[in-house]
Amino acid sequence: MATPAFADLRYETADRIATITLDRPDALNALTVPLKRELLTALRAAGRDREIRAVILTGSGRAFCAGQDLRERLEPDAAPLEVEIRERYNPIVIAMRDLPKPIVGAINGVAAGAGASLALACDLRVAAEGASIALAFGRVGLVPDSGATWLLPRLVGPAIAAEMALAGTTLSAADALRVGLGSRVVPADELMAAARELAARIAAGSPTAVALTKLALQRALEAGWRETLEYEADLQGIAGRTADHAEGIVAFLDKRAPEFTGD
Ligand code: T3D
Repeated sequence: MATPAFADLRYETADRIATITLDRPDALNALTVPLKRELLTALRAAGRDREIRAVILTGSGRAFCAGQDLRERLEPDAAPLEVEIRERYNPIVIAMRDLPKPIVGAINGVAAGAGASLALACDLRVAAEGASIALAFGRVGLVPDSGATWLLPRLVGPAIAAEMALAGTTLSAADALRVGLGSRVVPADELMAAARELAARIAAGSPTAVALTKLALQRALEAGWRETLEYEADLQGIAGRTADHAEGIVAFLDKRAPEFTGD
């Protein structure tokens, strides 16, 4: 599939994994209008490409993403904040959560403001030892956005979320692991290998089952017990009718690794 041209991010595909690298290192990968536009385009490209089964989101240089580019906010034609949120930020985090392919956040350094929101919107997070996560919105007189007030309490519980949102507490990678915000912390030079290893394991799964599992995990954050049981049954009905499920059984009985095609 033809890859769109990007200026402020890198989009690379290999081994059924798309890696999106925010690439404005001098500004700690702060989000400008063009970068937000490119990020949405990259997510959509990964979604359309049948070869791609998992996505890695990371940043170049020493930061994951420092959130909104604050210099851009001073430009006379900057959109009102509510417009910027509705028209540029929300579509990105919605696209991330709706993408039927899991996103592994490779948190290479600081994730602040909307950069933290991007990290939260990933399905899994693996962090480098020196990484940190801070909502940082309060410091510039703003309210956490891009889904942070919804995702953070569900991931870490209301007490830690309140401390981060109201008192501006920054979590180190080790703290983030301790409170359940990430699943692994690794030395910085092992981060991308760790993210690729996780993404490769996801990519080896049945694409339909993986997509439905992502959906089920998200839905369960909002639904009750009985509703979840019903939903699981519905999704299992869909997964059970795939050729991949039949292949999984045959492969098990043949004592070999399954070859899932997405059919
Ligand atoms: O549209 C809307 O505005 C609404 C949406 C809002 C969503 C948001 O994201 S609001 C929150 C915006 N983000 C922040 O407030 C974080 C600002 N950055 C920082 O607090 C710090 O930079 C960090 C804690 C992330 C890292 O600190 P440190 O000491 O490691 O680095 P630094 O020296 O502060 O930054 C290095 C460079 O990156 C520096 O540029 P310079 O002086 O070398 O030319 C700095 O200005 C630049 N930079 C860092 N963050 C931003 C940024 N430039 C523009 N925008 C940034 N957000």
